[in-house]
Amino acid sequence: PDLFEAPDYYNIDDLLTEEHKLIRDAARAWVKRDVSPIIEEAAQKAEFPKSIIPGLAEIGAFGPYIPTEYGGSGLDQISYGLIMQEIERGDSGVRSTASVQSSLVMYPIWKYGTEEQRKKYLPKLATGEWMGSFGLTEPDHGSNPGGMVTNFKDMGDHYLLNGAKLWISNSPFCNVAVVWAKNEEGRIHGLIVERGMEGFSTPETHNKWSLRASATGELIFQDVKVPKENLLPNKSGLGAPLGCLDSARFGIAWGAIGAAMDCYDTALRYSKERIQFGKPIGAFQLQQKKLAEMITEITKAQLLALRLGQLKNEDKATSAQISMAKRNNVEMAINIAREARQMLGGMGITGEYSIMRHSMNLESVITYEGTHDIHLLITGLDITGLNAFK
Ligand code: TGC
Ligand code: FAD
Repeated sequence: PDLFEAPDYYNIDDLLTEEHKLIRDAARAWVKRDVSPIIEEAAQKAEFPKSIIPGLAEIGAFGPYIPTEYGGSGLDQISYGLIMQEIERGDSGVRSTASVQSSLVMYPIWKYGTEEQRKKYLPKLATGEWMGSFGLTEPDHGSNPGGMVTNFKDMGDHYLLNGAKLWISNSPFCNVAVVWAKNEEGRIHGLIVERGMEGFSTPETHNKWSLRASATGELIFQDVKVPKENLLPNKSGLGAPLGCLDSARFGIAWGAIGAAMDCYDTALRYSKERIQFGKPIGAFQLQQKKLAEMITEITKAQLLALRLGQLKNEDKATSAQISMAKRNNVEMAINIAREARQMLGGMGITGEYSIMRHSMNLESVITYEGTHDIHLLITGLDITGLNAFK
């Protein structure tokens, strides 16, 4: 059974509204009931558990902040963060699926799309009837997406798309992909590519040791004819995909807290039950140091995320503030996972407990949506005004 009890050392619940708590508790209960019992096996088999898609839609994980007229839940940013926290408490791979669907597929269609595109795609994405993927990264352009070579040509009545994207979450089963490509002038635009278009294929990437319950793959375009009405017209340039990333990175800053909470809670319980040298291991100072530092770091991360959520609700959060929270909170979580794993001794390496899975998952989370280094450089640029990227 999933015995998870969420830590709240600084009574942060008092800063949330009743609605926030209801949404958070519903997501928490769903993870306990429908994710925890199946997630270990899914990760071991390296399969995304498609059976949870309707549940994700039900708890509002697909488009939490997208207006209700398009099928979203019309919630605020803190609610979005809390939903991501709870899902990642279960598994980072499941949260990835929700992040991509909400912030990388629904968000650009909502923000940069036409009214027809919003009406055609958003309601089906909100229910999970259609699943989406987001193609920015290429084999030779990861941290430097502006160098992308995927391109499209105007053929009069349609566009002709060529190129390849790598490391794409949800690609193997997506119905639609929001793909970033350059036009003949080298300007980046978003295109909605649908499964079934001739020349479009989505091979899966195998042998991952991380994020095993999430499907990752390629998006390959060989002379794909994309209807002109599938171009997202309202924003172009690298800032368009990066705007989506801001929203997804915000969700990850909250999600990572969930993974850390789960590791801490598991280690705390284990430390009271596991007896060595005639005492619970939690009675030894070395183990208390680990636990005390974990709860301190979780509390700091919670406050960072909450303040960022307030700023985001007021539309005041800067990209650099989001980078700081993503970077800090993921590092916090990966460090806690590692310490917690050690506290469980040999048991910590098995699938009997969630910690090793979180630990391996977080290796992807610290790399995707901008690596740990890239977010440091974004902070560095913001505070000095000096660009150390190139
Ligand atoms: P640079 O010249 O700095 O900027 C180009 C244009 O973009 C604007 N901009 C932003 N706009 C919105 N939000 C942001 N965060 C922005 N950052 C920059 C900027 O103002 C400029 O606009 P304009 O109008 O002047 O053209 O760009 P650069 O080429 O120097 O690159 C720097 C940067 C920051 C883009 C790069 O370092 C970076 O962020 N790299 C990381 C790439 C990344 O995060 N890829 C993620 C792929 S998606 C993914 O990983 C999904 S995993 C999902 C899951 O499973 O959960
Ligand atoms: P590189 O950019 O080659 O970086 C290699 C190393 O060099 C890193 O340590 C990096 O920090 C460092 N480095 C790079 N540039 C600099 C610099 N200027 N200064 C100092 N150090 C630097 N992408 C999508 O578009 N859509 C998705 O859905 C998606 N899902 C993903 C799922 C998983 C499981 C993973 C692992 C990745 C996913 N990605 C996705 C891709 C992800 O965003 C990239 O892996 C990430 O941006 C890093 O790019 P890269 O792997 O090419 O590494």
